Amino acid sequence: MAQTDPNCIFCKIVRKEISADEVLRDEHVVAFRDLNPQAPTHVLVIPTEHAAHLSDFMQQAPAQAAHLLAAASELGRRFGPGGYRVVMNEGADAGQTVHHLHAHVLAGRRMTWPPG
Ligand code: DGP
Repeated sequence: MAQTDPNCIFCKIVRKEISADEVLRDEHVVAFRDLNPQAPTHVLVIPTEHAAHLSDFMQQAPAQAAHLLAAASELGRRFGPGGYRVVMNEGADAGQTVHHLHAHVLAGRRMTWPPG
């Protein structure tokens, strides 16, 4: 059975215990609009299975990690025909605030580099 954390906010979105503005859902991922958007399109893509970090998930479920990236690129193409950015924050230095792996997909404006 897939791992889940009863206290994790993103697991609650997977289980539909709290609502989210979903743009994609399948067996392995859910994608929904970020509550605090940083671009005209800002979507989070999460695995349905709980893993805190990309590095854990690569060990635990590499096929699902690849599926998550495939979903992020599909959504990037859908929402950002002119280009898009995929960001994954891991750990305190990167500013990770929700400890359920997620890819941010940002599109709809010109991005700058380096990120803050
Ligand atoms: P990060 O800093 O990479 O851990 O980003 C976490 C993101 O999750 C942040 O941009 C805000 C978003 N977020 C947190 N809680 C919720 C929620 O309950 N619903 C939605 N849609 N987004 C959330």
